[in-house]
Amino acid sequence: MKALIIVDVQNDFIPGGALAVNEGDQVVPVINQLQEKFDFIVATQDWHPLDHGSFAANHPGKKIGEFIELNGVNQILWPVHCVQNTEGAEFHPNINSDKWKAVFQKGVNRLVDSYSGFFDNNRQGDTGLSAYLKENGVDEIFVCGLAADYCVKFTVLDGLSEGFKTHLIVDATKAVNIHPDDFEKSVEEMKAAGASIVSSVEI
Ligand code: VGL
Ligand code: ZN
Repeated sequence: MKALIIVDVQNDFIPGGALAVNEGDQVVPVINQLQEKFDFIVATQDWHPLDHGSFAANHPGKKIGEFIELNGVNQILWPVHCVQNTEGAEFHPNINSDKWKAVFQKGVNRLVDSYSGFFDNNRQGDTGLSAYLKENGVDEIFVCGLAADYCVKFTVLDGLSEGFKTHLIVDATKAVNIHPDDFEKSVEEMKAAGASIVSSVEI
């Protein structure tokens, strides 16, 4: 069975938010249309405590975009974003959540970041998404949402490693683009790992 995975369509990743993705709001109508084509839909939600180790503000003297070692893992520092129970962590007001079977929250452990909807960046913490999909007979996933070069990419890569036939819906995602070609590079990386790249009109 096919599932749609909607990654992190949250206010802080929308223009005006704390970690705004350029044109991030443009994925909302595309994803709402896509949802009509799926019976099985889940969402992920970036859900950090205020003292999260990925926030530059929690490392005196460090700036956004600098790297640190967080628990032995190389970590880029982000602005404070998607703090639990704040408006920035809420889903975009126009995203339709009526058909969502479950929401998988990630990034709750302050000692490790979690881009993928499946596992944290140490691959130790497991959100339960893989087991949930498998228990429900899902063997094929279509991934969309924000951001193409971080949480969407790592959800696609982990989906492949978990054995799902995995598709990126390329017109239903946007990138942070810290480097101008990060979107294209991410798509190539997903393709090279075995993902199929599809457009929403083909589904
Ligand atoms: C994300 C950076 C930090 C994302 C989350 O959803 O792509 N990016 N936290
Ligand atoms: Zn985050």
